[in-house]
Amino acid sequence: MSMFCFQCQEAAKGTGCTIKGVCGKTDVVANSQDLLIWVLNGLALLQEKLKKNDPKLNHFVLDALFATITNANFDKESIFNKIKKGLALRDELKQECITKGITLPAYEAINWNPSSDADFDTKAPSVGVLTTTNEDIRSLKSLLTYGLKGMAAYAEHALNLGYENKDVYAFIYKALRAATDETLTVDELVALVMECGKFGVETMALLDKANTSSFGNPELTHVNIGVRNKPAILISGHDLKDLEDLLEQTQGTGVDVYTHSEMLPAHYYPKFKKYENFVGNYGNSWWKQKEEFESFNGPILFTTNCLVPPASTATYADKVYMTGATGYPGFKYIANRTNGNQKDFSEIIAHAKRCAAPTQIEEGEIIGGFAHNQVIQLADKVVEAVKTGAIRKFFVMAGCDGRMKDRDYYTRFAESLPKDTVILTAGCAKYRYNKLPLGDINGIPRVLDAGQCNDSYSLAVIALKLKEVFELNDINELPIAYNIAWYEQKAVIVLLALLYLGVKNIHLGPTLPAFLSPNVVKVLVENFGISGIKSVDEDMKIFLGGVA
Ligand code: FSO
Ligand code: SF4
Repeated sequence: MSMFCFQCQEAAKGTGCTIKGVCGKTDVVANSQDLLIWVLNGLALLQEKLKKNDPKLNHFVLDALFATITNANFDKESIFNKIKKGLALRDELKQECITKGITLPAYEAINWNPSSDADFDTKAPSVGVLTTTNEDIRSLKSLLTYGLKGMAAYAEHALNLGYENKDVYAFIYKALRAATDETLTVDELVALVMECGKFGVETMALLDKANTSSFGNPELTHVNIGVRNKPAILISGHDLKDLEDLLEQTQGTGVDVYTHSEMLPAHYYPKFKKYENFVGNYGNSWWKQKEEFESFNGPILFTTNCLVPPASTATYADKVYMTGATGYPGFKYIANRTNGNQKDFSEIIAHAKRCAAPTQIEEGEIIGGFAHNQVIQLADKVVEAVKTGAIRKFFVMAGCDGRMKDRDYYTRFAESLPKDTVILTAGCAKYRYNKLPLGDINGIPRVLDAGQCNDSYSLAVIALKLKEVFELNDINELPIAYNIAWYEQKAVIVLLALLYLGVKNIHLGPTLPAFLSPNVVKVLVENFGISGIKSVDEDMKIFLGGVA
């Protein structure tokens, strides 16, 4: 075993990647990411002593956590640089403690002083999750850390738009410290995991506010999935501020902009509709990029995950640009914005001008924009449809897509749902069914896409609104079933947020997380009714009581 990582749904053999990541992450990168988290744990202990609200420290912690999310950063140099930055910050905090006469916490990461990069490689294998020997404690600490990674990603998007919440930072430090505390019991860790869900809700609410204040409320939108005949840039990932900068800088250049994967919901925001060169969405969810990037012809900008390492024969590898927390060895990296200025996208725009226009792979359009404000505007129509029985049930099918064959389940599940049911979705999971001809119910589309994975928050707001309208005491009395697909750690924070909001009986698939020990699964089953998925036929019966 040269590494151990079990943070995503594609963990090898359903237990963990031990030689190389299924995602393509090398052992060196996986280990260095463990080391980076360990350095953050040390920083959090020092922060407990100093209780600073230091933007430099807060922003570094968000970026470092984000960089360890699945499919975000595959670049050893980039991770090593973050470790060095973390150690430099640690030394500043240590010095401040010493000056103030504060006793330094006893934790190895606080006193570890590598003399060269080789020391990183030597140290890293001894700080990963397997150092916690009790399986249940390891499971809960992992659940907490992965929830934190997702939270940091969403907090960073909000930060990029100028929105921050100091309570979220305080919780991130508290949870990072928990990893170092060997006295914590299972019950205490379960409580911390629930608190993580609470701050997950706060962070997603903050990002919702940042997005809607900056770009308006998402509205019903028909998104073009065809192409036109100009050279173009494909923008992937989740960061709307990067998209705004790119759209501003491509005006009048003759270069078009298309969204890819999780950037699709950007089309739903009123502010982005004013850009004439914002043409449409190209392709499908992240895992199909190897084929779709070939035919796009122009350069591709990754603002966040999910990157798939290109094959050695790929013709597009020299056209991929990374920015933010992402990284890949040999790819061009566009530096972060400074002093409130835009990022400089001139290189990628010049690159696009030298490329052919995209080759069309699809035509037509998809409909979306059903975030909370749009759905609440339709509330009368929706309530009427429920009262008359035109809508029997809603199915929340939010979350992630993935490359494993068994995810066909979600397409078949959507196809098999009776015609008096409506799918509420968010995240890249939608690509499993958003191009199916599922029709509408009295003008309400049968697939209501709220947006990105973080817009799962919108689905919770909608559920809470319906609870109020129907005058129910409990969100679980609504005719809403939850069949959620997960892949990486943003889905973990979405799940914890839903649990915190009291949602019960969530079905989670295609497999339960490898990092959940049997006892932790038992806690989730007993307290929240969480379960996995079975076959489409069996699940239809479970969800619809045998009346399919
Ligand atoms: Fe998907 Fe990737 Fe958005 Fe994730 S593109 S899998 S949960 O990064 O964040 O939904
Ligand atoms: Fe394996 Fe997922 Fe970790 Fe990648 S992120 S190494 S696929 S468990």
